[in-house]
Amino acid sequence: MRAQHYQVLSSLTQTGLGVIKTSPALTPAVFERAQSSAAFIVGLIKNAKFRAIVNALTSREIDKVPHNIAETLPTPGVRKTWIGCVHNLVQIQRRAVYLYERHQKTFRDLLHLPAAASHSRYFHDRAGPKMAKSKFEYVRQFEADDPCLPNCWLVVRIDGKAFHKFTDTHHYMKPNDERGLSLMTRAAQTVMSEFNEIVLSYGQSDEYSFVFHKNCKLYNRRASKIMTNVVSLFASSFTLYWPRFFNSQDLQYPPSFDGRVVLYPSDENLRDYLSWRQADCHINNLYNTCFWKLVQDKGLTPNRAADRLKGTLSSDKNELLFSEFNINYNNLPELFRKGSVLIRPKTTDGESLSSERSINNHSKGHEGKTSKKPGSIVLHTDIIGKQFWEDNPHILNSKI
Ligand SMILES: Nc1nc2c(ncn2[C@@H]2O[C@H](COP(=O)(O)OP(=O)(O)OP(=O)(O)O)[C@@H](O)[C@H]2O)c(=O)[nH]1
Ligand SMILES: [Mg+2]
Repeated sequence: MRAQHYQVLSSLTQTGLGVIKTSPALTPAVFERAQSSAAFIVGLIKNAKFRAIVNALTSREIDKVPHNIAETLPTPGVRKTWIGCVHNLVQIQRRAVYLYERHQKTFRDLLHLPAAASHSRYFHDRAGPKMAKSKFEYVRQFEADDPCLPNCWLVVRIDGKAFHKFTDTHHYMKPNDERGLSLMTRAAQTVMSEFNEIVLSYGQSDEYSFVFHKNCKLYNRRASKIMTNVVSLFASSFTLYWPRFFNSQDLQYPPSFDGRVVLYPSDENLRDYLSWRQADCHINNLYNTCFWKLVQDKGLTPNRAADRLKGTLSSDKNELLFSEFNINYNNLPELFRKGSVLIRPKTTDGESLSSERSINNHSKGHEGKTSKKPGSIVLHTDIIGKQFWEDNPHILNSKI
Protein backbone atom coordinates (compact mmCIF):
# COMPACT_ATOMS: atom_id res chain seq x y z
CA MET A 1 0.00 0.00 0.00
CA ARG A 2 1.59 3.26 -1.09
CA ALA A 3 1.51 6.28 1.23
CA GLN A 4 -0.69 8.06 -1.26
CA HIS A 5 -3.26 5.27 -1.16
CA TYR A 6 -3.23 5.39 2.56
CA GLN A 7 -3.86 9.12 2.58
CA VAL A 8 -6.84 8.80 0.28
CA LEU A 9 -8.30 5.86 2.14
CA SER A 10 -7.79 7.32 5.56
CA SER A 11 -9.31 10.64 4.65
CA LEU A 12 -12.24 8.74 3.22
CA THR A 13 -12.70 6.84 6.45
CA GLN A 14 -12.59 10.06 8.44
CA THR A 15 -15.28 11.54 6.25
CA GLY A 16 -17.71 8.99 7.57
CA LEU A 17 -17.04 9.65 11.24
CA GLY A 18 -19.95 11.08 13.10
CA VAL A 19 -22.27 10.30 10.24
CA ILE A 20 -22.37 6.56 10.33
CA LYS A 21 -23.06 4.73 13.53
CA THR A 22 -23.23 1.06 12.66
CA SER A 23 -22.43 -1.10 9.70
CA PRO A 24 -21.41 -4.70 9.13
CA ALA A 25 -17.73 -5.57 9.50
CA LEU A 26 -15.33 -5.37 6.62
CA THR A 27 -15.17 -8.54 4.54
CA PRO A 28 -12.02 -9.39 2.57
CA ALA A 29 -13.88 -9.14 -0.73
CA VAL A 30 -15.16 -5.63 -0.04
CA PHE A 31 -11.81 -4.57 1.26
CA GLU A 32 -10.12 -5.78 -1.92
CA ARG A 33 -12.59 -3.88 -4.05
CA ALA A 34 -12.07 -0.75 -1.99
CA GLN A 35 -8.31 -1.06 -2.33
CA SER A 36 -8.47 -1.25 -6.10
CA SER A 37 -10.95 1.61 -6.14
CA ALA A 38 -8.52 3.72 -4.17
CA ALA A 39 -5.75 2.80 -6.58
CA PHE A 40 -7.92 3.91 -9.47
CA ILE A 41 -8.73 7.20 -7.80
CA VAL A 42 -5.10 7.78 -6.89
CA GLY A 43 -4.40 7.31 -10.60
CA LEU A 44 -6.86 10.07 -11.38
CA ILE A 45 -5.22 12.42 -8.88
CA LYS A 46 -2.19 12.53 -11.14
CA ASN A 47 -4.40 14.00 -13.83
CA ALA A 48 -4.90 17.68 -12.97
CA LYS A 49 -8.30 17.66 -14.63
CA PHE A 50 -9.70 15.37 -11.98
CA ARG A 51 -7.82 16.70 -8.97
CA ALA A 52 -10.65 18.97 -7.82
CA ILE A 53 -13.13 16.14 -8.04
CA VAL A 54 -10.97 13.73 -6.14
CA ASN A 55 -10.43 16.42 -3.51
CA ALA A 56 -14.17 16.77 -3.13
CA LEU A 57 -14.55 13.04 -2.97
CA THR A 58 -11.94 12.63 -0.29
CA SER A 59 -13.09 15.59 1.77
CA ARG A 60 -16.42 15.78 3.52
CA GLU A 61 -18.14 16.76 0.33
CA ILE A 62 -18.77 13.59 -1.58
CA ASP A 63 -22.16 14.96 -2.58
CA LYS A 64 -20.52 17.96 -4.24
CA VAL A 65 -18.88 15.81 -6.88
CA PRO A 66 -20.69 16.99 -10.02
CA HIS A 67 -23.36 14.41 -10.84
CA ASN A 68 -22.38 14.40 -14.50
CA ILE A 69 -18.71 13.70 -13.79
CA ALA A 70 -19.08 10.18 -15.13
CA GLU A 71 -20.06 11.65 -18.51
CA THR A 72 -16.85 13.69 -18.73
CA LEU A 73 -14.58 10.71 -18.19
CA PRO A 74 -12.75 9.62 -21.32
CA THR A 75 -14.08 6.12 -22.10
CA PRO A 76 -17.11 4.01 -21.17
CA GLY A 77 -14.75 1.62 -19.36
CA VAL A 78 -13.37 4.37 -17.14
CA ARG A 79 -16.88 5.72 -16.57
CA LYS A 80 -18.08 2.34 -15.38
CA THR A 81 -15.07 1.93 -13.12
CA TRP A 82 -15.65 5.40 -11.66
CA ILE A 83 -19.22 4.58 -10.70
CA GLY A 84 -18.12 1.29 -9.17
CA CYS A 85 -15.33 3.03 -7.24
CA VAL A 86 -17.57 5.63 -5.69
CA HIS A 87 -19.87 2.83 -4.60
CA ASN A 88 -17.00 0.81 -3.12
CA LEU A 89 -15.48 3.75 -1.31
CA VAL A 90 -18.77 4.68 0.31
CA GLN A 91 -18.95 1.09 1.53
CA ILE A 92 -15.47 1.09 2.97
CA GLN A 93 -16.10 4.40 4.70
CA ARG A 94 -18.94 2.87 6.61
CA ARG A 95 -17.23 -0.34 7.42
CA ALA A 96 -14.12 1.38 8.71
CA VAL A 97 -16.21 3.58 10.97
CA TYR A 98 -18.08 0.55 12.21
CA LEU A 99 -14.82 -1.15 13.05
CA TYR A 100 -13.57 1.91 14.84
CA GLU A 101 -16.66 2.22 16.95
CA ARG A 102 -17.18 -1.46 17.69
CA HIS A 103 -13.67 -2.80 18.01
CA GLN A 104 -11.51 0.27 18.61
CA LYS A 105 -9.33 -0.87 15.76
CA THR A 106 -7.68 1.56 13.45
CA PHE A 107 -8.05 1.51 9.75
CA ARG A 108 -4.28 1.32 9.69
CA ASP A 109 -4.49 -2.04 11.46
CA LEU A 110 -6.70 -3.26 8.69
CA LEU A 111 -4.20 -2.25 6.08
CA HIS A 112 -1.34 -3.79 8.09
CA LEU A 113 0.56 -0.53 7.89
CA PRO A 114 3.41 0.46 10.21
CA ALA A 115 2.79 2.83 13.12
CA ALA A 116 1.43 6.30 13.51
CA ALA A 117 0.39 8.90 11.07
CA SER A 118 -0.83 12.37 12.00
CA HIS A 119 -4.52 11.68 11.23
CA SER A 120 -4.59 8.63 13.47
CA ARG A 121 -5.91 10.88 16.26
CA TYR A 122 -9.37 10.06 15.01
CA PHE A 123 -8.85 6.50 16.05
CA HIS A 124 -6.64 6.75 19.15
CA ASP A 125 -7.55 9.81 21.18
CA ARG A 126 -11.17 8.92 21.51
CA ALA A 127 -10.66 5.32 22.59
CA GLY A 128 -13.40 4.24 24.97
CA PRO A 129 -13.99 1.08 26.93
CA LYS A 130 -13.73 -2.05 24.85
CA MET A 131 -17.04 -3.65 23.99
CA ALA A 132 -17.70 -7.15 25.23
CA LYS A 133 -17.71 -9.51 22.24
CA SER A 134 -19.09 -13.01 22.08
CA LYS A 135 -17.62 -15.72 19.90
CA PHE A 136 -20.77 -15.41 17.82
CA GLU A 137 -20.04 -11.81 16.85
CA TYR A 138 -18.37 -12.89 13.60
CA VAL A 139 -21.76 -13.69 12.02
CA ARG A 140 -22.29 -9.95 11.60
CA GLN A 141 -19.90 -10.20 8.67
CA PHE A 142 -22.55 -12.07 6.70
CA GLU A 143 -24.78 -9.00 6.66
CA ALA A 144 -24.72 -7.32 3.28
CA ASP A 145 -24.46 -3.56 2.93
CA ASP A 146 -26.53 -1.97 0.19
CA PRO A 147 -25.77 1.75 -0.18
CA CYS A 148 -27.37 3.59 -3.08
CA LEU A 149 -25.10 5.51 -5.44
CA PRO A 150 -24.74 9.19 -4.57
CA ASN A 151 -26.28 11.96 -6.69
CA CYS A 152 -29.12 9.80 -7.99
CA TRP A 153 -32.83 10.36 -7.43
CA LEU A 154 -33.95 7.58 -5.17
CA VAL A 155 -37.46 6.25 -5.75
CA VAL A 156 -39.23 3.85 -3.41
CA ARG A 157 -42.29 2.29 -5.00
CA ILE A 158 -44.74 0.34 -2.87
CA ASP A 159 -47.49 -1.84 -4.30
CA GLY A 160 -50.41 -3.65 -2.65
CA LYS A 161 -50.09 -7.43 -2.44
CA ALA A 162 -52.89 -9.22 -4.29
CA PHE A 163 -55.12 -6.16 -4.23
CA HIS A 164 -57.44 -7.72 -6.81
CA LYS A 165 -58.50 -9.97 -3.90
CA PHE A 166 -58.27 -7.31 -1.18
CA THR A 167 -60.47 -4.88 -3.12
CA ASP A 168 -63.02 -7.62 -3.88
CA THR A 169 -63.19 -8.77 -0.27
CA HIS A 170 -63.71 -5.18 0.88
CA HIS A 171 -66.31 -4.38 -1.77
CA TYR A 172 -64.37 -1.58 -3.48
CA MET A 173 -66.31 0.28 -6.18
CA LYS A 174 -65.30 -0.71 -9.70
CA PRO A 175 -63.22 0.42 -11.45
CA ASN A 176 -62.27 3.14 -8.94
CA ASP A 177 -63.09 3.50 -5.28
CA GLU A 178 -62.57 7.04 -4.03
CA ARG A 179 -62.37 5.87 -0.41
CA GLY A 180 -59.61 3.40 -1.22
CA LEU A 181 -57.63 5.90 -3.30
CA SER A 182 -57.96 8.59 -0.61
CA LEU A 183 -56.83 6.15 2.06
CA MET A 184 -53.72 5.36 -0.03
CA THR A 185 -53.03 9.11 -0.23
CA ARG A 186 -53.51 9.55 3.52
CA ALA A 187 -50.94 6.81 4.16
CA ALA A 188 -48.57 8.45 1.65
CA GLN A 189 -48.92 11.78 3.47
CA THR A 190 -47.87 10.11 6.70
CA VAL A 191 -44.77 8.80 4.95
CA MET A 192 -44.06 12.27 3.54
CA SER A 193 -44.36 13.92 6.93
CA GLU A 194 -42.01 11.38 8.45
CA PHE A 195 -39.34 11.67 5.74
CA ASN A 196 -38.55 15.29 4.94
CA GLU A 197 -36.22 14.18 2.15
CA ILE A 198 -39.18 13.17 -0.06
CA VAL A 199 -39.72 15.87 -2.69
CA LEU A 200 -42.70 14.33 -4.49
CA SER A 201 -44.94 11.28 -4.29
CA TYR A 202 -47.14 9.85 -6.99
CA GLY A 203 -49.92 7.32 -6.48
CA GLN A 204 -52.49 5.43 -8.53
CA SER A 205 -54.40 2.18 -8.06
CA ASP A 206 -52.64 0.18 -5.30
CA GLU A 207 -49.20 1.76 -5.73
CA TYR A 208 -47.30 4.84 -4.53
CA SER A 209 -43.88 6.12 -5.59
CA PHE A 210 -41.83 8.25 -3.20
CA VAL A 211 -39.07 10.38 -4.72
CA PHE A 212 -36.23 11.10 -2.30
CA HIS A 213 -33.94 14.06 -3.02
CA LYS A 214 -30.89 13.00 -4.99
CA ASN A 215 -28.58 14.31 -2.25
CA CYS A 216 -30.50 12.82 0.65
CA LYS A 217 -28.35 11.21 3.32
CA LEU A 218 -31.15 9.31 5.03
CA TYR A 219 -29.76 6.19 6.75
CA ASN A 220 -26.60 6.74 4.79
CA ARG A 221 -28.59 5.88 1.65
CA ARG A 222 -28.95 2.24 2.69
CA ALA A 223 -31.53 0.86 0.27
CA SER A 224 -33.09 -1.78 2.52
CA LYS A 225 -33.28 0.49 5.54
CA ILE A 226 -35.02 3.25 3.58
CA MET A 227 -37.36 0.93 1.68
CA THR A 228 -38.45 -1.17 4.65
CA ASN A 229 -39.12 1.92 6.75
CA VAL A 230 -41.26 3.44 4.01
CA VAL A 231 -43.23 0.30 3.23
CA SER A 232 -43.92 -0.60 6.86
CA LEU A 233 -44.98 2.95 7.77
CA PHE A 234 -47.23 3.02 4.72
CA ALA A 235 -48.86 -0.31 5.63
CA SER A 236 -49.40 0.58 9.28
CA SER A 237 -50.87 3.98 8.33
CA PHE A 238 -53.17 2.35 5.79
CA THR A 239 -54.51 0.15 8.58
CA LEU A 240 -54.64 2.95 11.16
CA TYR A 241 -56.64 5.28 8.91
CA TRP A 242 -58.88 2.57 7.42
CA PRO A 243 -61.92 3.42 9.64
CA ARG A 244 -61.75 7.11 8.64
CA PHE A 245 -62.41 6.19 5.04
CA PHE A 246 -64.47 2.98 5.33
CA ASN A 247 -66.45 3.91 8.46
CA SER A 248 -68.18 0.88 9.93
CA GLN A 249 -66.86 -1.56 7.33
CA ASP A 250 -64.23 -3.65 9.12
CA LEU A 251 -60.89 -4.68 7.73
CA GLN A 252 -61.18 -8.41 7.04
CA TYR A 253 -57.47 -9.14 7.15
CA PRO A 254 -54.19 -7.17 7.35
CA PRO A 255 -53.16 -5.77 3.96
CA SER A 256 -49.52 -5.87 2.93
CA PHE A 257 -47.36 -4.11 0.37
CA ASP A 258 -44.16 -4.89 -1.46
CA GLY A 259 -41.46 -2.27 -1.93
CA ARG A 260 -38.50 -1.62 -4.19
CA VAL A 261 -35.83 1.03 -4.60
CA VAL A 262 -34.91 2.34 -8.04
CA LEU A 263 -32.20 4.93 -8.73
CA TYR A 264 -32.42 7.49 -11.51
CA PRO A 265 -29.20 9.31 -12.40
CA SER A 266 -30.74 12.26 -14.28
CA ASP A 267 -33.75 14.57 -13.99
CA GLU A 268 -34.88 13.33 -17.37
CA ASN A 269 -34.85 9.69 -16.23
CA LEU A 270 -36.84 10.62 -13.14
CA ARG A 271 -39.44 12.54 -15.13
CA ASP A 272 -39.71 9.66 -17.59
CA TYR A 273 -40.27 7.28 -14.69
CA LEU A 274 -43.12 9.42 -13.32
CA SER A 275 -44.57 9.81 -16.83
CA TRP A 276 -44.50 6.03 -17.17
CA ARG A 277 -46.51 5.56 -13.99
CA GLN A 278 -49.03 8.27 -14.96
CA ALA A 279 -49.42 6.84 -18.48
CA ASP A 280 -50.06 3.46 -16.84
CA CYS A 281 -52.79 5.05 -14.73
CA HIS A 282 -54.45 6.51 -17.83
CA ILE A 283 -54.24 3.31 -19.92
CA ASN A 284 -55.64 1.11 -17.14
CA ASN A 285 -58.35 3.56 -16.20
CA LEU A 286 -59.61 3.95 -19.75
CA TYR A 287 -59.68 0.17 -20.22
CA ASN A 288 -61.29 -0.51 -16.83
CA THR A 289 -63.93 2.19 -17.29
CA CYS A 290 -65.01 0.61 -20.61
CA PHE A 291 -64.79 -2.92 -19.22
CA TRP A 292 -67.00 -2.26 -16.18
CA LYS A 293 -69.50 -0.22 -18.19
CA LEU A 294 -69.91 -3.16 -20.56
CA VAL A 295 -70.32 -5.58 -17.64
CA GLN A 296 -72.41 -3.45 -15.29
CA ASP A 297 -74.59 -1.47 -17.71
CA LYS A 298 -74.76 -3.74 -20.75
CA GLY A 299 -74.77 -7.03 -18.85
CA LEU A 300 -71.85 -8.57 -20.77
CA THR A 301 -69.94 -11.37 -19.07
CA PRO A 302 -66.32 -10.44 -18.14
CA ASN A 303 -65.07 -12.67 -20.97
CA ARG A 304 -67.32 -11.05 -23.54
CA ALA A 305 -66.39 -7.56 -22.34
CA ALA A 306 -62.69 -8.46 -22.65
CA ASP A 307 -63.28 -9.79 -26.18
CA ARG A 308 -65.08 -6.64 -27.13
CA LEU A 309 -62.11 -4.50 -26.05
CA LYS A 310 -59.42 -6.73 -27.52
CA GLY A 311 -57.25 -4.86 -30.03
CA THR A 312 -58.99 -1.51 -29.54
CA LEU A 313 -57.04 1.77 -29.55
CA SER A 314 -57.52 4.63 -27.06
CA SER A 315 -59.62 6.48 -29.62
CA ASP A 316 -61.90 3.43 -30.03
CA LYS A 317 -62.43 3.25 -26.28
CA ASN A 318 -63.18 6.97 -26.03
CA GLU A 319 -65.68 6.55 -28.85
CA LEU A 320 -67.28 3.51 -27.20
CA LEU A 321 -67.80 5.44 -23.96
CA PHE A 322 -69.26 8.39 -25.79
CA SER A 323 -71.51 6.61 -28.27
CA GLU A 324 -72.79 3.81 -26.02
CA PHE A 325 -72.76 5.40 -22.59
CA ASN A 326 -72.80 9.12 -23.32
CA ILE A 327 -69.60 9.54 -21.30
CA ASN A 328 -66.94 12.04 -22.23
CA TYR A 329 -63.83 10.37 -20.80
CA ASN A 330 -62.17 13.73 -20.23
CA ASN A 331 -64.95 14.73 -17.87
CA LEU A 332 -64.32 11.84 -15.49
CA PRO A 333 -62.65 12.86 -12.19
CA GLU A 334 -58.96 13.72 -12.53
CA LEU A 335 -58.29 11.58 -9.44
CA PHE A 336 -59.15 8.54 -11.58
CA ARG A 337 -57.53 9.69 -14.84
CA LYS A 338 -54.32 11.22 -13.49
CA GLY A 339 -53.73 9.69 -10.07
CA SER A 340 -52.46 11.72 -7.10
CA VAL A 341 -49.39 13.92 -6.91
CA LEU A 342 -48.11 15.03 -3.50
CA ILE A 343 -45.68 17.93 -3.34
CA ARG A 344 -44.34 20.25 -0.66
CA PRO A 345 -45.86 23.71 -0.37
CA LYS A 346 -43.78 26.45 -2.00
CA THR A 347 -42.65 29.45 0.02
CA THR A 348 -42.94 32.95 -1.42
CA ASP A 349 -39.26 32.81 -2.44
CA GLY A 350 -40.01 29.70 -4.50
CA GLU A 351 -38.19 27.22 -2.25
CA SER A 352 -39.74 24.09 -0.78
CA LEU A 353 -41.07 24.67 2.70
CA SER A 354 -38.38 23.53 5.07
CA SER A 355 -39.13 21.34 8.05
CA GLU A 356 -38.76 24.14 10.62
CA ARG A 357 -41.12 26.55 8.91
CA SER A 358 -43.78 24.27 7.64
CA ILE A 359 -47.38 23.68 8.50
CA ASN A 360 -48.75 20.19 8.57
CA ASN A 361 -51.93 20.99 6.72
CA HIS A 362 -53.37 17.58 6.16
CA SER A 363 -53.59 15.61 9.36
CA LYS A 364 -57.17 15.79 10.55
CA GLY A 365 -57.58 17.61 13.83
CA HIS A 366 -54.29 19.50 13.41
CA GLU A 367 -55.31 22.03 10.79
CA GLY A 368 -53.35 25.21 11.12
CA LYS A 369 -51.03 24.00 13.85
CA THR A 370 -47.34 24.65 13.38
CA SER A 371 -45.47 21.38 13.11
CA LYS A 372 -41.88 20.33 12.68
CA LYS A 373 -42.96 18.01 9.89
CA PRO A 374 -43.57 19.53 6.48
CA GLY A 375 -47.02 19.00 5.03
CA SER A 376 -47.94 18.08 1.51
CA ILE A 377 -50.33 19.34 -1.12
CA VAL A 378 -52.44 16.84 -3.04
CA LEU A 379 -52.91 17.46 -6.77
CA HIS A 380 -54.57 15.44 -9.52
CA THR A 381 -52.76 16.90 -12.45
CA ASP A 382 -50.69 16.08 -15.50
CA ILE A 383 -47.02 15.48 -14.73
CA ILE A 384 -46.06 14.18 -18.17
CA GLY A 385 -46.02 17.58 -19.89
CA LYS A 386 -43.65 20.49 -19.19
CA GLN A 387 -46.17 22.77 -17.51
CA PHE A 388 -46.19 21.10 -14.10
CA TRP A 389 -42.38 21.18 -13.88
CA GLU A 390 -42.20 24.79 -15.06
CA ASP A 391 -44.78 25.79 -12.46
CA ASN A 392 -42.94 23.91 -9.69
CA PRO A 393 -39.21 24.25 -10.34
CA HIS A 394 -38.53 23.84 -6.60
CA ILE A 395 -39.26 20.11 -6.82
CA LEU A 396 -36.14 19.25 -8.80
CA ASN A 397 -34.02 22.26 -7.85
CA SER A 398 -34.42 22.42 -4.09
CA LYS A 399 -31.26 22.03 -2.04
CA ILE A 400 -30.83 19.89 1.03
N1 LIG B 1 -62.37 -2.28 -7.49
C1 LIG B 1 -61.20 -1.65 -7.38
N2 LIG B 1 -60.06 -2.37 -7.50
C2 LIG B 1 -58.90 -1.71 -7.39
C3 LIG B 1 -58.81 -0.33 -7.14
N3 LIG B 1 -57.52 0.03 -7.06
C4 LIG B 1 -56.79 -1.11 -7.26
N4 LIG B 1 -57.62 -2.16 -7.46
C5 LIG B 1 -57.26 -3.58 -7.69
O1 LIG B 1 -55.89 -3.71 -7.41
C6 LIG B 1 -55.23 -4.31 -8.52
C7 LIG B 1 -53.82 -3.75 -8.60
O2 LIG B 1 -53.11 -4.37 -9.62
P1 LIG B 1 -51.78 -5.17 -9.37
O3 LIG B 1 -50.93 -4.50 -8.35
O4 LIG B 1 -51.17 -5.36 -10.74
O5 LIG B 1 -52.29 -6.60 -8.89
P2 LIG B 1 -52.36 -7.25 -7.44
O6 LIG B 1 -53.61 -8.06 -7.41
O7 LIG B 1 -52.22 -6.21 -6.39
O8 LIG B 1 -51.14 -8.25 -7.46
P3 LIG B 1 -49.61 -8.04 -6.95
O9 LIG B 1 -49.35 -6.56 -6.89
O10 LIG B 1 -48.76 -8.72 -7.95
O11 LIG B 1 -49.55 -8.70 -5.61
C8 LIG B 1 -56.09 -3.96 -9.71
O12 LIG B 1 -55.96 -4.88 -10.75
C9 LIG B 1 -57.48 -4.00 -9.12
O13 LIG B 1 -57.95 -5.33 -9.11
C10 LIG B 1 -60.05 0.40 -6.99
O14 LIG B 1 -60.09 1.63 -6.76
N5 LIG B 1 -61.20 -0.31 -7.13
MG1 LIG C 1 -50.59 -4.87 -6.35
